[in-house]
Amino acid sequence: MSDTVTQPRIKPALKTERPKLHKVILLNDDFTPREFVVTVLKAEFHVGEDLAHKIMITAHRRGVCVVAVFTKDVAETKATRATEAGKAKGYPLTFTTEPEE
Ligand code: TYC
Repeated sequence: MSDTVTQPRIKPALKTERPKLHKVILLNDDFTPREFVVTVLKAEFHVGEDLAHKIMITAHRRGVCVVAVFTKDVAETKATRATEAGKAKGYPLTFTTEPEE
C-alpha cells in the first residue's frame, strides 16, 4: 500500500496575462489653435470641455500630456485618427503612443 498524498492543485495551470496598456500622448506645437486641440480631444477621446482644456493646457505648458490609456490597438487607432484630424486642417497636431511600464 502507498502513503502518497496528492495535494489539490491551487494554482491554475495557465495564468491569464492582462494586456499591457498604452498611453496616448499629446505633443505641443506652435501652430495648432488651442480651441482646435480641445475640439479634437472631445471628439476622439470623449472627454468634457473642462478636462479637454486641462489636457491641452498641460501639453501647451509642459510640452506633452498623457491623454488616456487603452489597449495597444485602441491607443494606436485613436492617436492616428486624432493626428489625421489636425492634418486635414493643415495643422501639425501630433498624438503618439507608448507602452505603460
Ligand atoms: N501651443 C499651441 C498654441 O499656442 C496650442 C497647443 C496646445 C497645440 C497643445 C498643441 O498639444 C497642443 N496655439
